[in-house]
Amino acid sequence: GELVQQMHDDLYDGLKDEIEEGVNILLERGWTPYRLLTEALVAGMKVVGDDFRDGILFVPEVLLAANAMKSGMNILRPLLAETGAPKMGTMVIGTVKGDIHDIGKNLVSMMMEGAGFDVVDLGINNAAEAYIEALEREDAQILGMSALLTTTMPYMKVVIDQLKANGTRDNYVVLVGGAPLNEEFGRAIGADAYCRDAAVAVETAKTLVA
Ligand code: B1M
Repeated sequence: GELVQQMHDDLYDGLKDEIEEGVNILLERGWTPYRLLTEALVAGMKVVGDDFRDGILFVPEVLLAANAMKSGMNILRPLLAETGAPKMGTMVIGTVKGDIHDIGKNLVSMMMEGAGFDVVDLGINNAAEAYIEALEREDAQILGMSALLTTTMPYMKVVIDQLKANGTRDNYVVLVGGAPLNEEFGRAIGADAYCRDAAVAVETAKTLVA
């Protein structure tokens, strides 16, 4: 309703305090964290993305919006993790080399934790070696990679090819995601699945790890 529209506007304007307030109000009204994430925050970010693309918003404004979004997500993180779901396995996740977008990846991390996976989040700008070292160290079953730029998404194939060269590709379920990707790209680079959003990532991980 009205508050959700207000939150889209506040996100657009990068108003962190207002976003936190809106999240708390919707939680008090009984909204689930997931509904709040998708309808109030992710949908609001879509508007920011469209105006960024069209040259109406610029990097400084988009950074403010991203920070407001993150402060809202920080309130929801513990609530999503609190579900008491049985332990499902370990996922190493990170944004690929050359790419600093992390909101989508953070969302996937939160939802995977909520579904009972242990998540090792490597942050942004990860080289193949960083993923591979973490997969081995954490004895992980799942590799998740995120890319938001058409120029960085090919790096996912570099990571998968490196795993193949090491002879360890088949030890892992490799999931990829990010706005510029699609199913065909996922197949072409040798991933196990392309995940359209965080909910799909959770469902896919559950199916493929079981
Ligand atoms: Co950037 N940026 N940006 N940006 N930015 C995009 C991606 C862009 C599409 C904007 C546009 O033109 N419309 C465009 C890319 C164009 C292209 O490649 N074809 C773009 C550009 C060009 C750039 C710069 C080059 C701009 C510049 O400097 N001139 C620069 C690059 C920096 C770099 O990485 N080297 C840049 C910088 C930035 C900011 C720093 C300002 C900021 C990032 C802040 C941050 O992340 N901390 C930013 C933002 C915020 C965006 C947009 C507006 C929003 C991205 C976002 O957070 N969306 C974005 C526009 C867009 O995507 N339409 C844009 C919300 C998030 C929840 O969605 O990340 O798609 P998303 O994640 C989804 C799914 O994709 C999926 O699940 C998530 C939720 O359900 N998913 C996964 C994502 N990762 C997954 C991993 C998985 C599974 C699912 O693993 C298993």
